Amino acid sequence: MNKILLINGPNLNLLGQREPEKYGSSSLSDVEAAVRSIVNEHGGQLVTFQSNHEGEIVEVIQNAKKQGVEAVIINPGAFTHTSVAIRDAFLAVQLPFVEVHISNIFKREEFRHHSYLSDIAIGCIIGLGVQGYELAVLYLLNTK
Ligand code: CA2
Repeated sequence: MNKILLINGPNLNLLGQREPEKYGSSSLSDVEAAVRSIVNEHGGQLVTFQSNHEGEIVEVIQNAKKQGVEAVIINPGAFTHTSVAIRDAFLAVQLPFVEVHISNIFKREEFRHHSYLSDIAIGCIIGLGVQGYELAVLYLLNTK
């Protein structure tokens, strides 16, 4: 995997600024920099994207393949539990992806227990904090 896209959904731009007990104290740019340095060490390229808007995430997924992206890491935030549109975008482009959640969604409210993406993801990393993003990228870099 040479070109990897990291997508973060709604409110994840606030990482490190609020609720550190739930989401840790690293900022989103810290997380992106850590993932980028792993990808670069392996000679690959990381593209990052965060949005609070569902349609923008759908468009980025639709365009990813044309731009040479080979795999995606996504934390869809609250869209995990609501978005048929993001599911359909992944089904349409057939790009492999890993789903990451910082918190353990199964320890939280019941409405967070269902994901519209997990059954079509390569795999899911849940509840390991922001380290989950690094684990996801190491997996992808060691695959194929
Ligand atoms: O645990 C995760 O990574 C979640 O995807 C985070 C979402 C939540 O809706 C999902 O159920 C699980 C919420 C993201 C909110 O991000 C914030 C980060 C810092 C401060 C406040 C919110």
